Amino acid sequence: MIKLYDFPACPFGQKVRIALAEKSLSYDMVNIDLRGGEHRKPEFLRLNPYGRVPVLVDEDTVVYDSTIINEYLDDEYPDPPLLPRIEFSSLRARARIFEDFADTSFTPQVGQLMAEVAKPEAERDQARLQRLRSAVERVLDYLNRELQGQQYLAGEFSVADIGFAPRLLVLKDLGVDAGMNRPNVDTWIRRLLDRASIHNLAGVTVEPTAGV
Ligand SMILES: N[C@@H](CCC(=O)N[C@@H](CS)C(=O)NCC(=O)O)C(=O)O
Repeated sequence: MIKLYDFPACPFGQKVRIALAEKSLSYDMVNIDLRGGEHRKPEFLRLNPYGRVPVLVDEDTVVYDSTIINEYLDDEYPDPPLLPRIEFSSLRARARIFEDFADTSFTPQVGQLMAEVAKPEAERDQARLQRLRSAVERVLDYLNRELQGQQYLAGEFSVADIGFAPRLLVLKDLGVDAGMNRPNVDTWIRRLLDRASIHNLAGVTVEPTAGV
């Protein structure tokens, strides 16, 4: 049985949960209490020296980092694939580029926005809120251009789309209407939400997490 060490609101753990659901793999989720500092305990650091969730344990194999975990899952359980086929190297590179972009230039920014919005209204830094919203809006504009004529970011549904999904789902609650004036993003989000793997995450994500 696969074990996933995770924290419910972690967008990186959510990437892995989407991949597991897409591949219909059952697993036990072990909740690591980030707020209580459980990720800094020696027994967790033995699994992941970086002290971060998610960590996946599959029999004797321990894998950490959501991107590496999802590639491991795709290697070990190839059906259905979450990367373009091996002969489509450019498309595979594009999928990886978008996943990395989501992890570095979208998810953390939305996380910061969540943390600001979570503050009592009087304590919110309005200028920072505006800056963060604009940064997120710029990414959405870019995605809208990249999705022109495409159903998904890199051919079929892939790790690229999975990378964005967790934080796309919370934008509405943060005052960002992702689909407004962005028809390609609008249909893409609807298409993503039609997938049970993503639909089932909606509603469990509106909470800032440590480290993002
Ligand atoms: N690159 C890692 C990032 C994982 C990450 O930042 N996880 C956060 C929770 S969402 C965490 O464990 N933070 C604890 C810490 O950094 O101390 C991945 O993709 O798995």
